[in-house]
Amino acid sequence: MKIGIIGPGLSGKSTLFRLLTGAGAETGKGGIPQGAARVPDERVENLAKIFKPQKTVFATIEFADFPPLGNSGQISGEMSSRLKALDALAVVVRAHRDPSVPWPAEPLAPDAAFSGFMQEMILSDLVHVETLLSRKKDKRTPEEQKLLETCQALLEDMKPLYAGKWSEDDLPYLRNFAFLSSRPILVAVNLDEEQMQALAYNGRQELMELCREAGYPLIEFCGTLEMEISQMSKEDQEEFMAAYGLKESGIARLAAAAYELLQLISFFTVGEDEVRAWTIHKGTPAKKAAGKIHSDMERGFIRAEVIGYDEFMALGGSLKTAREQGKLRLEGKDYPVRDGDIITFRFNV
Ligand SMILES: Nc1nc2c(ncn2[C@@H]2O[C@H](COP(=O)(O)OP(=O)(O)OP(=O)(O)O)[C@@H](O)[C@H]2O)c(=O)[nH]1
Ligand SMILES: [Mg+2]
Repeated sequence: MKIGIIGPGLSGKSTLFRLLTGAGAETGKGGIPQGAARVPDERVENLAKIFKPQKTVFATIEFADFPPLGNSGQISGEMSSRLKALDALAVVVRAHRDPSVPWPAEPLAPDAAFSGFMQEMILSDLVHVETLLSRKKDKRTPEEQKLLETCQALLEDMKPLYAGKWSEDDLPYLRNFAFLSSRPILVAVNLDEEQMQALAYNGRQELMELCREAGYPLIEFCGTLEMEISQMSKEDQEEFMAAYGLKESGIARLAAAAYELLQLISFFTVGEDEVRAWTIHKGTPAKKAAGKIHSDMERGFIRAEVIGYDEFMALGGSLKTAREQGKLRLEGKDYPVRDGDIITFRFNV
């Protein structure tokens, strides 16, 4: 699962990317930097306090840092093919007013910058759908033809394909046709310190309204503050953020929102060796979840011993107590794993 950080020039994309991925980034295909960001999770921290493991592993999510797209330049064919490999998009728009950072074209309020960006993406998809419709007609099934026509109608209406009502059967086709606007979107607004403290900037209401209607999570962060925070000790971080009325850093909020946007959840394995969060899609059955850890565990799956994180903590954080009180549930291969489940897999190979 990979999220592309995209948006107009100089909006703070690379700053956000570096904050998210720290030193672990590398340059991938087409010179586009990519790296993993830790998904903050208080539950993992609490489990680590209980088990004092040698190793604690958080969930991660992959990000890629794109060059500027939209509002200044068009989305080129080459870029759009790279964008199509992504599962979701994080669109960064600028609110901060620092005069030392130039505007690529004219200064735009974040709501206008975001709307303009969406329009360019929709137009790029419209060109794409029209190209598809104009050729290879005989190679398409009637279903595919109908789906493309539905896409065309939405795009002509200036609606992103994400807004369409698609059935489960449509989704693989949509993916194959490689549209941009069919991907889930998260909006990240880069504020200056004053805007952050006041939680006010031009176009904020409009942008919030637009995101609420479309179902896009909206994250506000301040690039310069986040850079300072990232260099502080944990205690200093908390004190500093409290002064801004923040509970979590913008980076932590963004990683968490991205995880949710992709419909990912975590289950945990615990022990003295390792406390670890494992990433699965919502609704993954137990047997398949076991395969995340090791293919032998999936192949030889017998059952899962499960307790939810909250229940575990309510029992004083002891697996022994949980077992004695019969609170470890035995679940079979089809059990849909839930977010926060603490699991021991029994298997036989
Ligand atoms: N004042 C201020 N400057 C920022 C902030 N975030 C980023 N910058 C600065 O803005 C400039 C552009 O930031 P980048 O992160 O490189 O922006 P970008 O979107 O990756 O730029 P391109 O890839 O060239 O489109 C840099 O000089 C940053 O230091 C912020 O929150 N406040
Ligand atoms: Mg950049």
